Amino acid sequence: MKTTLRPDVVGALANRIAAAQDGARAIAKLTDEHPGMSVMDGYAVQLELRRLRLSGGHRQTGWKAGLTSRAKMDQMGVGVPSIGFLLESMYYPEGSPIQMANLLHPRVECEIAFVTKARLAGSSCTCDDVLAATDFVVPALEIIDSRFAGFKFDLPSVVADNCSAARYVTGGRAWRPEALDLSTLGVVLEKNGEAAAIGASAAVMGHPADAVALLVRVLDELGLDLPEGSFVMSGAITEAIAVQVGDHVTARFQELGSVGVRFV
Ligand code: OOG
Ligand code: MG
Repeated sequence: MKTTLRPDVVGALANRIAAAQDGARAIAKLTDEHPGMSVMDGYAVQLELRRLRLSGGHRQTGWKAGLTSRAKMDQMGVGVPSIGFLLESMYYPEGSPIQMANLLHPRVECEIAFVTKARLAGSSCTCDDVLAATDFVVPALEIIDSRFAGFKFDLPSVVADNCSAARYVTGGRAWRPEALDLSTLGVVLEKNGEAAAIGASAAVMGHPADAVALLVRVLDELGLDLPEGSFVMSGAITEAIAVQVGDHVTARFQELGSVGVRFV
């Protein structure tokens, strides 16, 4: 796949996304102005956004895979998985209050996160490669917040917008990957004490480590690898749920325990 946007346009779009993130102000999806934009153009904008953040003093903790379950693909109307980067500034400890004023229209997702103990790279990375390189897995919540009006986008636009990454929270118990069957873990996503969504980890590409392998293969296409010690989110198991001030959300995972967050 090729890029079509000029470098100055890529730079301007990355700045537009950064300003929308920082000011919590919605913008039109990028393909409204650039209908011919490709998915690779989207990644060019995302990598420029990453460069801006890192040169601004942010530290990267890892990467996320998104749109890796049927529930998410159907909810967003985008049928292709994508990846985004995670920064230390997006991390909130378990139970932390999340300020709604800094977000546009956040939604919460329950995910299984991987922490790696060896470098992963290449165009043929597999589920087994990922499991062998995994130090531990841990339950996580992702708070996504599209910078696009109405939370509506297509693949090139959402890729440019860093796959809607906004915040993430970890909790529960860390497990060695070989100590449990990662494909059969049930989860209940509760909002204010009531079940809002129910799923099982196989919903993520049959096995969440497969989503991490896909992420490594996309990184390879971008000329990047996944360094040892990376934190990787494998994608939402169920659809994302919208939240408002006063809501609290908890994901209760079989074996992995629970992880919660509240919005103020
Ligand atoms: C894109 C991000 C999706 C996931 O886990 O599926 C995502 C979006 O739906 O806004 O993070
Ligand atoms: Mg996610």
